[in-house]
Amino acid sequence: MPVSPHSLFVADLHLCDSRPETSRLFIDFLTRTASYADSLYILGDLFEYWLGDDTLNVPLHRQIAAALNDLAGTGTNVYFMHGNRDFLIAGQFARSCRARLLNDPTLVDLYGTSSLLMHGDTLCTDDVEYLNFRNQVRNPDWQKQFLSQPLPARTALAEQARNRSESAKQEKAAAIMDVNEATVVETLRQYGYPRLIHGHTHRPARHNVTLDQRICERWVLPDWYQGGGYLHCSANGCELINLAASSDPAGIGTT
Ligand code: LP5
Ligand code: MN
Repeated sequence: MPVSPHSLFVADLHLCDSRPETSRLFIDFLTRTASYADSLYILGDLFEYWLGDDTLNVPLHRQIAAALNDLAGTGTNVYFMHGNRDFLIAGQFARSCRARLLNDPTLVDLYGTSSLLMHGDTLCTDDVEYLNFRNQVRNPDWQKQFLSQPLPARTALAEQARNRSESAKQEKAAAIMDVNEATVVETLRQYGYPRLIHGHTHRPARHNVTLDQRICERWVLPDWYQGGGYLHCSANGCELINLAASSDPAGIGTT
């Protein structure tokens, strides 16, 4: 059956050895679903964390890179944007899976609709502690120094950061860890609208945002902790698909 042109979006898979079923589901998604798409956009946090492209020989990393490379071989364009967990992914990983690295934010034309792509963390401007941490680890000098350390030392630091993050999140109100609506509006105005697609908050939904007397769409991608899902966009618009429930969009909100 012929399929109409479309692109797919995923984020927050957090692939790691302790959740092998998520990696299997993702690889299955790449072969059965994404191979029919014009493009697959991975909008950050593909991995639980990434400690440098010198970890490409880790079996999980090799397996995922090979599966993405196979997808690119079917003719689907593969795009990758950094998340707050895998911002150290660099050219070597991208080349190994024939993916193109995208800046955050990136504006693309999706079948006639201008669409702004982001990971989503920079929209959470009430989370000042996180943004300070982000500034530190996105500094090129910091990254150079971090990457120059032996892998066990980097692993220990990442584990420490993960623990600190988990306990910090216990202390934060849920609203602080969501997007700031004024930042969403400013960002759309600065970079482009009418559509914004992002992940990070793990709160899949379609939101309507009014800007310049226009209704803009903000699509939030689901995480893959319990089955996963993706956004399907074509000339007819976008739809969130929950993989656990096949095409049943249950659990995906609209405001
Ligand atoms: O990731 P998640 O969903 O749990 O929470 C995020 C924010 N936390 C982070 C931190 C990452 O989880 C840490 C792991 C990244 C590994 C990358 C590899 C290399 C880097 C090694 C770094 C030393 O992104 C969390 C947000 C939440 O999203 C919602 O938006 O709230 O932000 C925080 O929790 C940040 C804290 O508030 C403050 C910073 C704690 C980390 C301190 C690190 C110290 C490490 C030791 C240095 C000597
Ligand atoms: Mn994230």
